[in-house]
Amino acid sequence: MKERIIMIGANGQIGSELATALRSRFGAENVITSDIREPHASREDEIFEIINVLDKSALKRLFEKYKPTQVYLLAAMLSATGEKYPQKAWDLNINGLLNVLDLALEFDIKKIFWPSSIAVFGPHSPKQNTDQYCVMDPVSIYGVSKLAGERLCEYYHHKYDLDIRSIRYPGIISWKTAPGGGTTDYAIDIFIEALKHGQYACFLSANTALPMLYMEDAVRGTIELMDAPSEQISIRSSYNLAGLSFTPAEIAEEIKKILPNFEMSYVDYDPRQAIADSWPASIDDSYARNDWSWEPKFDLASITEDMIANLKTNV
Ligand code: AKB
Repeated sequence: MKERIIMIGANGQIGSELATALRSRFGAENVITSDIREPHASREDEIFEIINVLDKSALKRLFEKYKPTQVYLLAAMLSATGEKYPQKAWDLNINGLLNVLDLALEFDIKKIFWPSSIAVFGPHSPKQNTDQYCVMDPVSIYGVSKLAGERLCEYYHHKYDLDIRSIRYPGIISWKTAPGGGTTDYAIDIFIEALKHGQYACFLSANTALPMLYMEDAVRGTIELMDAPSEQISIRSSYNLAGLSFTPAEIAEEIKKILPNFEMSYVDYDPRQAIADSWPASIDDSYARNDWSWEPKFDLASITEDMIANLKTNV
């Protein structure tokens, strides 16, 4: 069957790179990207539409116009910004998802992708090798909305047989598009500041270990999940997915191997520390490994090398 994909929230960190991968796979004419704002740059053969996912009538018109077989819903407010605007975060993250799920039924969409996050875990979840199924008591509105979203996805799958697939992304590290408003953003800011100014004042403490993933792995993993035969997908809430885990002190050491004069300092207080402290340090992703053969490729040394090589010519 010929696939036609609509991606909502395509201008963000993950969307912009995932859209490129999907276009080269399915053809530019079969991938329609959309966002609330125009993209910074786009090629002539790319199809783009302005859309607010909270405007269900406009979304319906978009579905009528393009008749998608797959929808990727990436529009979301992340953890740090969510704490500034909790009501807006809930509205966007939950009502946006509900709009897409309802229209997916109406338009008989074959597959949906929706991202969840490690933010669904909380202070009573195990800190190390956090299991797929464990106590989940998120403290951020972002985590609360993602956990509720996971329950909705599973509900729509069980009740309506909707083929919805999801990953609990850890912090995603990339150099092409900046992330917006997350707690794990330090792991990108650090590279930009190291190259621009030779120093970085980190908003998380030296020993705050968090799960992370390089963009190349994230894009490949997402496509692998979407490609897997439906009967292999045993998780219809959202899959744990691990790449690597490291602390700010460890990444600073790795950067110093390439930029020996780099200096790291730590700010006294930042509200993002409390969010990070409530999240796992590392993730057990055995369901993804067993169900659809997930395996990350990048480690801290290869990420650091690739980030510096690419940002050198871009910052
Ligand atoms: C954030 O920090 O909010 C995100 C996430 C881990 O979901 N990067």
